[in-house]
Amino acid sequence: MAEAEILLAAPRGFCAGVDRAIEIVERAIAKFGRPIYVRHEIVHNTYVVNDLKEKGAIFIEDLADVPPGATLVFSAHGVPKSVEREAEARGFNVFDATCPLVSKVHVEVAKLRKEGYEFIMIGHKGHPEVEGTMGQLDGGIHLVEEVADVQRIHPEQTEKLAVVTQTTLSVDDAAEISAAVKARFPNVREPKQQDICYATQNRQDAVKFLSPQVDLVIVVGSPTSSNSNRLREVARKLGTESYMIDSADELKPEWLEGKARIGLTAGASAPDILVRRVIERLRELGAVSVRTLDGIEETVKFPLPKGLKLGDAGEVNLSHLR
Ligand code: 2E7
Ligand code: F3S
Repeated sequence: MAEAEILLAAPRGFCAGVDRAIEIVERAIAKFGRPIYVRHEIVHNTYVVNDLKEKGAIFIEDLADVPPGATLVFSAHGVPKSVEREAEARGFNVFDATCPLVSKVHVEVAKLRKEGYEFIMIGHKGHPEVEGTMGQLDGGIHLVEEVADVQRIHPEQTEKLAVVTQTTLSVDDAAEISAAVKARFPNVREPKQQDICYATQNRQDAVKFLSPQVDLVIVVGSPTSSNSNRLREVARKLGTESYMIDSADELKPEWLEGKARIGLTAGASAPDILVRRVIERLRELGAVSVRTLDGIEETVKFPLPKGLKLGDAGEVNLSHLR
């Protein structure tokens, strides 16, 4: 990889929901002291989770592992109603770090259910966001993961059917599945805007712009991160070799052999410090320049929950992650 150039996708890395979720945990620790319990990984990133563990967060899946009176944070992916009810019943001091764009889907699902709707959810089975959204209802929500699944579901009626989606899907795959849903259920109600969020859309668009300009796309993200996996898929679908790495030491020198242009991006849960370390590693391996491609500028910012706003907990310095 002599004299190679690094091209950075834009936008990449942290979205507004991740920024907010991490800040909620940091502020909760600052305000209430350690430990703070977090249900599920706050975001799907190994570095972020380890960093917060060192600062006093304890990550659990089961609320039975949280002691009475503890402070508990729900992860950015959201929780089923049953978890919300259990946390309330056990009397925890709860802060909800569910991304507001996921909460919006939850509200919409509850509203349409009151109007008598049944749902088709497009998403990945077992993902916490899907469990959270499906768990807003006691049933009547049918999961579809791929086009073939559309023929396998059996709604009780077809007059009032609505589609909801996971926020981090492949935009193109979701469009294909939606079309199949529409073909089978012509009067299905679709979201006004897709439930796929702005950050997912923008990061996939940025990879579509990047891929044809490079010989290889490196995605920084953890294996559990849905949106990061989708970025690698988008690059591969366009015919560009692509790998996802959790940290710079996973970079394999042989991937770089004969490559003149290396594309680099990061999932919505991957901190910028990891991208900077990958750039350092690529320089050690022979990259000589770095250029950021043009892309949409993101200005979305979500407010913190009541009780953790500025001034409530003193300043928390997140600069190590940015
Ligand atoms: C919450 C939601 O933590 P992530 O890697 O999550 P995914 O859903 O991509 O596995 O990324 C941030 C995030 C994205 N969506 C958090 Cl609902
Ligand atoms: Fe929210 Fe989308 Fe980020 S759903 S957490 S803004 S990837």
